[in-house]
Amino acid sequence: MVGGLNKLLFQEAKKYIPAGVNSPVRAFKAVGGIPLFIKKAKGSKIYDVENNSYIDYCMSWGALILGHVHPLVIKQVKNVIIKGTSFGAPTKIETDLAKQICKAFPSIEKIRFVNSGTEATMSAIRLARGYTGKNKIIKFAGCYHGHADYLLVQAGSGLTTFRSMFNVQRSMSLGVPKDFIKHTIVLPYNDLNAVKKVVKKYQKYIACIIVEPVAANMGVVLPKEDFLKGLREICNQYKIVLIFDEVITGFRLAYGGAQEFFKLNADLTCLGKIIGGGFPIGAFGGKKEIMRLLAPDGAVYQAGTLSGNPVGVNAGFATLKILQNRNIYKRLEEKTNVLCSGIIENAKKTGVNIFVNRIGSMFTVFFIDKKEVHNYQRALKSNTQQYKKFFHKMLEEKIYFPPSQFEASFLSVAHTEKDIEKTIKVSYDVFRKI
Ligand code: KE4
Repeated sequence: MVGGLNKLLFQEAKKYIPAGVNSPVRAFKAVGGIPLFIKKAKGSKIYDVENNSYIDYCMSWGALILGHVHPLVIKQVKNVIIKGTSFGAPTKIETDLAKQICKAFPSIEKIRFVNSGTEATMSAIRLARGYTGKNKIIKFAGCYHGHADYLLVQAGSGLTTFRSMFNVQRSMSLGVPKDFIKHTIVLPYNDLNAVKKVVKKYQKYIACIIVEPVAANMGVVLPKEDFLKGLREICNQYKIVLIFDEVITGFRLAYGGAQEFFKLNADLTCLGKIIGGGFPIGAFGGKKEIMRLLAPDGAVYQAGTLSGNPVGVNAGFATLKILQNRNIYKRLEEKTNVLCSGIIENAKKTGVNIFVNRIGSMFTVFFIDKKEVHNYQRALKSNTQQYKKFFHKMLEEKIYFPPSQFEASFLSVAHTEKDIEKTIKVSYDVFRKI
């Protein structure tokens, strides 16, 4: 178990910061024990304040597809940061990154940068409501789109991890007035019939459907064969804005995200994480006819002091430039496949019931009987006590998985064959112990 200086720093942090962390899942409440206080990171490794090094499969929740402190990203940041950190005025690099993203995502004709995924989804939904003149939104149970009030309903990520604390009526958080969520309709992920039924009934009121094209906040849950295509058809038929929340899948699943992977176009797309190269960023973009409603041209207001911040945008630009080498995705897929197959093999050998959902370089090891995990209801049946043991046994062997069963694990370009071999080997011993 983690102790020593990590423990001391955690105690100190808790005096000044709620639960000692700036985002709930980091407090290790779901897995127990003391969170690692990170001193530095490089490639696939993180180092805690006691100089222990760990193979990192959290990778800043998916942001670091190139690994920690990729030399070319750091070089670009070093070159620009001395010329200024924030001007509150337009810079050329913002246009360069916007162009890069519009080229990668044909459905994005115009894009605006913000500072987080939460701002991206919040702004996209306001835009969809402004564009359609309708108020209701459809989201899916277990999906997480950031912490805007009306989205904290049966949401994934930390809200699911700590769901016992949050089950206040239907909204998942205290402080969200009931009438703030009255326009939010929550349906089961992968249930197209439920969507058809509700859209038929409320078609005059529904502004948008927002979906994680691959859910990653109830653990990784893949879309069923016709699910995304079905949503696309329903939105065409009823003039509903289809919003793909690609904060995780954007530039992760493929260079053009889930839309390239599944050959589908969203009306609006939300991005974050990877496009900031490890700096705070978010973005939302899509059809010109919708984006033109944004202030100051249009009447949908949205703003941000550090939006399009040149440091983060430069880091993102450098990151996407490297990702244009499509072999990267092939290699990531192969490495992740080897890792997951090895883990599955060892669970079988030791008789531990797991189900692994994997796509590209993101995956989740669910501790559950062998049937598939295709929605929130199934994900909630996983054995979080076993995940907790798995997490800590792996941590003892210096392998860092996300501190919650309901988060995704990620590989990066920096993860080596050696990292993967070690993880597979350790998983055998860990499965035997738990
Ligand atoms: P941020 O506001 O945290 O930058 O992004 C919100 C968000 C939106 N959409 C999706 C699909 C997301 O996964 C997220 C944030 N992801 C979580 C991890 N699952 C962030 C980690 C945290 O909350 O500490």
